[in-house]
Amino acid sequence: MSFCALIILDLYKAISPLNVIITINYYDCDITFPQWEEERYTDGSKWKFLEHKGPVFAPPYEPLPSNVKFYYDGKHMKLSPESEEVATFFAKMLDHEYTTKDIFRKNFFKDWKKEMSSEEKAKITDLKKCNFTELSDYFKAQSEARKAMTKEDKLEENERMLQEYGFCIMDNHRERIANFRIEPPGLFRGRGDHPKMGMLKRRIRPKDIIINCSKDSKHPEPPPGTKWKEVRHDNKVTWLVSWTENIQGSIKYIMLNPSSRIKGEKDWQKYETARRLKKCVDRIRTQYREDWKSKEMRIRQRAVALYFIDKLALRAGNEKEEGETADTVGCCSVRVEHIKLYPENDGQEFVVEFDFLGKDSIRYYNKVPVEKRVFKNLQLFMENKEPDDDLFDRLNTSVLNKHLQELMDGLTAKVFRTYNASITLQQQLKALTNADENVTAKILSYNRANRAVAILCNHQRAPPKTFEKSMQNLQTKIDAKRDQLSDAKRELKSSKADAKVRRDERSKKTVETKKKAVERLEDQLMKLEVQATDREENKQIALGTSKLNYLDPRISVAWCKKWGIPVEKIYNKTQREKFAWAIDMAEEDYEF
Ligand SMILES: *[C@@H]1O[C@H](CO)[C@@H](O)[C@H](O)[C@H]1NC(C)=O
Ligand SMILES: *[C@@H]1O[C@H](CO)[C@@H](O)[C@H](O)[C@H]1NC(C)=O
Ligand SMILES: *[C@@H]1O[C@H](CO)[C@@H](O)[C@H](O)[C@H]1NC(C)=O
Ligand SMILES: *[C@@H]1O[C@H](CO)[C@@H](O)[C@H](O)[C@H]1NC(C)=O
Ligand SMILES: *[C@@H]1O[C@H](CO)[C@@H](O)[C@H](O)[C@H]1NC(C)=O
Ligand SMILES: CC(=O)N[C@H]1CO[C@H](CO)[C@@H](O)[C@@H]1O
Repeated sequence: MSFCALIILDLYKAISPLNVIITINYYDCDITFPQWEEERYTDGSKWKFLEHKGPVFAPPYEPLPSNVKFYYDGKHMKLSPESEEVATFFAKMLDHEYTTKDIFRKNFFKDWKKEMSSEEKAKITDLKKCNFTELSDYFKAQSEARKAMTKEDKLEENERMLQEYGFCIMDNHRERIANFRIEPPGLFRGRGDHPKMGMLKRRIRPKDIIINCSKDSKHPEPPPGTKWKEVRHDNKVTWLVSWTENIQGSIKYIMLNPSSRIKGEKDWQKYETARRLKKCVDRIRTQYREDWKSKEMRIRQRAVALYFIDKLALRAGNEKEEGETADTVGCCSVRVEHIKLYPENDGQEFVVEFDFLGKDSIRYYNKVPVEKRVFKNLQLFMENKEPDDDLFDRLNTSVLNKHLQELMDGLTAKVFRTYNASITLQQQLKALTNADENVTAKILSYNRANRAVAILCNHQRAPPKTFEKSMQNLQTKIDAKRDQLSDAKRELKSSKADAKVRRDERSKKTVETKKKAVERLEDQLMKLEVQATDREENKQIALGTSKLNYLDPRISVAWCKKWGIPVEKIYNKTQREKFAWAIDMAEEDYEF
């Protein structure tokens, strides 16, 4: 309990010798009360009072100035505002690799046509003949201008919006809202080679929006002249605003910030569930090993699927978004064509190769040794089947999830990941931290342990080998470009010296050409370097994801406390907010 609350409690004790029930209004006192100690509703309610300002919509479309022209087949063409807006989405991405991809272009063109007037539709028949160059240049100049805006101006505007829309009142708390801005319209990108990339992500309007708030609160007002789709008062859910996006048909929500009371509590419960798995994982493993020998096919299949979930952190189902057409699979929907069996070492080793598109169309590729019984069972499941038959034909996601629930209350495929990642981090930290090291070296050990977890748990979804290789290739390109640039600079210098002596037109021209060459190379080098940074950061998403979602933060906090290392060294501000509960809770002897 915080210092402030303790004082108040002591005061109350002093002045009220009777055992009266004391309610403290934490909000007035502006203290952060340990979230998990608060009273919880027992009827499934998440709140009694909820008031907020609703979402912030994307700014309306501003037509292009008349000097920025679109050309079709070499001729200027004035577009109607609707089709012009969609054209600008494409123009904004013109330098991106996406716009060279066939699926992206096809999907974009199809959706764009839907926004065109009938004359436009008749005229514009080939995307290749569209020239978006002036539009693209215009947006580049605009984004430069925005960059030039002073930092203070931007911060001030952001702060104003945050204060106005960024908070809600949930019961007695003023809570931060995670994402109060609605994404602007644009073209869908998707991860991996998503079959829907390039499709038009529509503008969200007030009539798409469902508001959730309490009856007795001040309801958020829709913009003048518009109406909400609906206003609800459902206190069994924690979202404030919801709508359905048009690409995947999935429902989007505006929710509380991770640092909020409700989110913190949910996070904590998640790790408590994983800790419970620690206590019964041996029993579960013994049982599925037994079940590999079962007379019943459905039990054998269930047991092998469970082994994959435990061993390989596969997802349970296909978990497909409604309306998604991509052919993605999870453990239960793996087909015969997705695996290959390799008996190796004269039939002494058993290797399975997985290759399929998982959630979000991200390729899952893994070649792993398995136990003999698993291998034999897989051979059995594949007998007399066509490549596109289900491997586990006696199993579906609901059956598997029900079985997991029977094994342990609250158990899902994800709990295995959380358990494995957390316990591995704890082990790695114990193994790698050296008491005699200085703080810097200890933090290096911490990072090493984190990386080991990501590698052991295969949280990197993309094969890291290709990453390293492409990174190397990129580095080679960068080095080559640097060499070229220094050569070009040298040439420029000597041509200048030359021109000084000769003072004729020809050498002046040479200087100009050399100057252009240097500029071009500088530009190319910068682009490559930006690309390298991007890739490096993208790689870290895998690391960041496990740090944020699968590792019990109390392990890290306890480690910090034990070795006297400031928590700031391992968690940044956002992460510290999210893990405020753990920072308060974990003592140095915490064991996962
Ligand atoms: C596109 O338009 C720009 C400027 O309007 C022009 O410089 C360029 O040559 C055009 N590109 C093509 C491929 O026609
Ligand atoms: C965690 O997963 C890895 C990779 O499958 C496995 O080798 C390891 O034994 C697991 N650790 C625990 C404690 O389950
Ligand atoms: C899953 O399988 C069970 C038993 O075979 C069946 O009752 C159930 O309807 C199936 N569920 C789905 C979603 O296919
Ligand atoms: C910490 O230890 C490492 C080697 O273990 C050394 O290179 C580094 O200089 C030390 N740092 C400080 C601040 O003493
Ligand atoms: C903290 O790290 C996360 C990645 O885990 C990143 O997304 C976020 O932007 C960082 N926040 C700050 C304030 O640096
Ligand atoms: C009363 C009401 O409409 N409640 C709905 C609130 O939203 C959830 C989904 O998040 C629905 O399941 C409820 O029916």
